Amino acid sequence: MTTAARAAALQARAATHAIELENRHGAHNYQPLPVVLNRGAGVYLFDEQGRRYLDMMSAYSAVSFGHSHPALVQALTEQAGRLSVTSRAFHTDRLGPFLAALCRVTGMARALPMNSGAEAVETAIKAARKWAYKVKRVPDGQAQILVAEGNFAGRTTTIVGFSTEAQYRDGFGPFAPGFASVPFGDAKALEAAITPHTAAFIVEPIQGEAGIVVPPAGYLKAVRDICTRHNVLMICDEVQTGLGRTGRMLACDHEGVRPDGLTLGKALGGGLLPVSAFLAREDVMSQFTPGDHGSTFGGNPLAAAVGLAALELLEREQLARRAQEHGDHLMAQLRRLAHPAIKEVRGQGLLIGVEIDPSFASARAVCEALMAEGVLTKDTHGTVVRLAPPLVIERAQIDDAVAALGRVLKALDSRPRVCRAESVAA
Ligand code: IF1
Repeated sequence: MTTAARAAALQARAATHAIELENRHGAHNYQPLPVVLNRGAGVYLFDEQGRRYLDMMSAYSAVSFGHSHPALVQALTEQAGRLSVTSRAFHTDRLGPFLAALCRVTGMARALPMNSGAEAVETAIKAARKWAYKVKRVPDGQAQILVAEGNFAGRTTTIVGFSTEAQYRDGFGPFAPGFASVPFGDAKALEAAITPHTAAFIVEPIQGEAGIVVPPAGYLKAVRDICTRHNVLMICDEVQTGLGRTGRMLACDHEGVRPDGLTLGKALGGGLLPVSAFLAREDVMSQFTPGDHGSTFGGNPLAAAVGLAALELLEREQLARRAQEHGDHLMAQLRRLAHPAIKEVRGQGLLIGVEIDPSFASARAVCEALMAEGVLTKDTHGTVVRLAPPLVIERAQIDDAVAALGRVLKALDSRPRVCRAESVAA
């Protein structure tokens, strides 16, 4: 064995060991692809054997700027060396500028910083309910929140309680009351479901986890009109679609719609930290008074510094425009593959789903084969391969990913049709 081969064998054993440790000591709430990553740079990830992978998932859109973007790492390390966490018991010099940038970029009146996307959505729920009681004068305890079927807003007990996905609820009840769901993409159904007690409608402009589901054109505008007419808050969950991902700063911008409440997360942390926020119009956010809501880490100076740097980078590099151009290109290239196993290619900007015919292969099997081709991504709902690379991706790298998918589908073509891997949700 050569020295290089021996080193490779040792590293392969280390990778197996890392997976074994996770399996032995962790909860089995995920089923990762069998790869052990230890480094990221731009659109690439590297495993312990030094193999390079194109990241076509960017941590569910959290890594929109690519891995370890120098401007963001600089903001992080500089701030970490100065002041990281103080709690909201005190002011810091970083929070104000971050909130101001958030409001400017989104056109919302006020922002409340949290950490995870789920916390931002929980904040939206609390704000909507309090607004309903104090402003809309809904009788105490009667406020109702409408959500869309197929929604995904996180994993807290309240949020999984209004999920329409059986697995996300199974075994986790009893759930918080006060939610009802309506079909996604159907504005008439929304209007029919509204009652005098309806506080808000929470909706993703494009449903991510449901399989990159794009509603019919005009849906968001119709929702806006209906919510305004019935004095119901339109709250858009843009944790995944926001911050340039779909080709505009917010996915709502495609239809020129301004929601009353907005949740952001994922990319807001620059791919370095969990940073989220709930934003709202004045009379909604003003319902919160001192002591009503909070979080130890929400809005900490480290998160604020990174979030501010992320927003500045987004604008400076015009990443939304890039997402639009490169997304159009990726979509066109995928359609040109015209492989019979591809039932549909859908999405907006750089949030794209490729629906695979399940009689051909599971989306999980396609993702495993893509991994062997040096492309990492994740299936959703068993049949959809998600393509959501960092927004800084280059055209040639997009072409590499499409070529890899082409090779994978071709190889699956020629294989005997037996024993296809089962897929796993989310
Ligand atoms: C997991 C998918 C993405 C979200 C929207 C809030 C949250 C999310 C619209 C909560 C989170 C995640 C979390 C991740 C899987 C994932 C996901 F695969 F389910 F479909 F992104 F595409 N609103 N999305 O999409 O944010 O609390 O996680 O920070 O495994 O749970 P969080």
